[in-house]
Amino acid sequence: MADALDQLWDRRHALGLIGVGAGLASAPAWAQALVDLGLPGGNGARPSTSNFPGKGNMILQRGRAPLLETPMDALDGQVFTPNDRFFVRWHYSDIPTAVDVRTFRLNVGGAVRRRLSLSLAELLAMPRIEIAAVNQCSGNSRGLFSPRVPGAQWGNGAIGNAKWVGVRLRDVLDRAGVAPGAVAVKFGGLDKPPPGAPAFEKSLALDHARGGEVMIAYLMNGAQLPMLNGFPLRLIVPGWYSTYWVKALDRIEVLSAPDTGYWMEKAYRIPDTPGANVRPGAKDFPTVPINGMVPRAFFTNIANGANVTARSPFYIRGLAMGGTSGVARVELSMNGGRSWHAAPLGPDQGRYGFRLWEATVPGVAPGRYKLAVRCTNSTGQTQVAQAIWNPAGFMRNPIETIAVTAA
Ligand SMILES: Nc1nc2c(c(=O)[nH]1)N[C@H]1C(S)=C(S)[C@@H](COP(=O)(O)O)O[C@H]1N2
Ligand SMILES: [Mo]
Repeated sequence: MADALDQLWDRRHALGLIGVGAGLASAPAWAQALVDLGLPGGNGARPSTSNFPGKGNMILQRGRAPLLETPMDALDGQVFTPNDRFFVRWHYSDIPTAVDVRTFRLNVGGAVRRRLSLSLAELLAMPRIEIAAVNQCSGNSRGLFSPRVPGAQWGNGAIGNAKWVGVRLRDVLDRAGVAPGAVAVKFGGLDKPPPGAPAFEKSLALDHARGGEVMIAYLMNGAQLPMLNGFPLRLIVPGWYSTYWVKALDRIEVLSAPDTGYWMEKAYRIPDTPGANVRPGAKDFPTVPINGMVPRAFFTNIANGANVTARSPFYIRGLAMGGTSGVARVELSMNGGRSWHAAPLGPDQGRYGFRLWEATVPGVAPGRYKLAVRCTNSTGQTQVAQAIWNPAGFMRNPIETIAVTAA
């Protein structure tokens, strides 16, 4: 088993972040070209950087705690997002910078018959499962809200899809033996809050936790997780927003009463209205914890403002996701949504993952065109042109529309 550990992972995986990220509020000397996220009202230019350990070129939203956005080109043409281009989001700046795979333990406690302190070798010896799933920040595309809302001003790139390998959370819970009367399961990681702040902890209802899909992953696209994406273990909650996907997971607590912690009771809540939509400026509405994702489709090889050659065919493609169920269809419009045509889909690599769509548009007369793409999932849920609004900027998914000029 020691050998299996060595084969899978660096023995002591370290970030090497020392020195990087100290004074990043002002323009970092190591920032590269600016990327314009096209946020409404402007202020959408962000530096790009490849100075984060284990990461290639990323859009720098914040250095400390890191918020790194995936540029659209890294999502183009493939359903699995490379680990070194996968977006990064941490709440607190005291993030783990090194983990010794020999001494690391995942602790399981609370309302259980037997407390566990599992080594990575013990987890590796358990039955493994594999699942493709999209990891998307609740606030992905928040910067596009109009009126604007506070929070990380993400474009569309706080999202990625990976093939995750690990163990079923249910198997770990069964090994501990959930005590009668338990109702929820809480998760925490190695990152530390500043004094007085609540640890970043999230919880799931017991039935969801034991449902068989929620997993503890130790491989991401066949490799160890990048330190910044939660090495050595993270929770995967297929179909749900990634606020629940606790990184650097080192403790699980079975609860016999609902979680009243800050990150469940105060943060990451959405209006309890259809589509999490409220009128801009609304306050004092009932809320529920954010949960399942909604369908989305993106263009990845063409952007707003693109020029194409008139009267000659052009190839466009992108990615779609169904949210809590698989992609049933992706449709494309050349006239801003007045008429729609089905776009061919790439192979299905798992219903919680990305699905590639593509189309070759026949030559068009010179002029300006509004291209739109929409996804419908297998429960019939689809996207609408009118964007929702809520004060936290969560769950954005209007039909993506871009202007293209043929000349
Ligand atoms: N331990 C820990 N896990 C965490 C967070 C965090 O701050 N600490 N942030 C969550 C949020 S809000 C997001 S969007 C995802 C980001 O995952 P990624 O950095 O691997 O893309 O991690 C989630 N898991
Ligand atoms: Mo997030």
